[in-house]
Amino acid sequence: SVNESYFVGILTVSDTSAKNSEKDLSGPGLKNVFLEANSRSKIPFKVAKTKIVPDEFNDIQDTVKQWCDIEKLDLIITTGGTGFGIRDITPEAIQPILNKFCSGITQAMLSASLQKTPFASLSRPISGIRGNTIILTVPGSPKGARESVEAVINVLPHAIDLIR
Ligand code: MTE
Ligand code: CU1
Repeated sequence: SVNESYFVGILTVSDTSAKNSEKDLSGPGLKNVFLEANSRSKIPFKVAKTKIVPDEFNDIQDTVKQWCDIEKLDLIITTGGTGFGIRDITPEAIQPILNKFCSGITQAMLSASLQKTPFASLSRPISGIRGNTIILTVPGSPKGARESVEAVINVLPHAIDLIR
């Protein structure tokens, strides 16, 4: 699939950004990470969907299920809701809708992040596969989101090729 695009969805999970989309810096920041990979390494990522939902179990699950099962995206990145806050439930919402866990990807994101800051241990990311879609949950800060995705972006094309 040398010339085929990899279709990406970026889901911002944040009560604050759901009320005022101008507060969302992580979603646009992640979009740039994929655009950069595109121009730097000619990896044909296309950000096909972006959305903001509040930290609500059903909003997160419904969006991810639709993007996997109906939109047939290759990759979904959620940003936010991975921390220790009472409202942080992104991993709990995603976990039950996965068919497989990708603990190596989670480990790669965490280990790269821990080399930047010990506070990376306060994120609880999970990664997995639903159907033909890979799903990653990354932290909500623009910095944490970027550092996490950059740690694995070069292995994602091969990962997607394997499940097509
Ligand atoms: N990971 C990286 N790579 N860089 C960071 O700056 N911040 C951490 C952590 N992971 C951080 C990071 C901090 S301070 C917290 S509280 C959690 O992510 C927050 O995750 P959340 O925004 O998804 O709730
Ligand atoms: Cu923090």
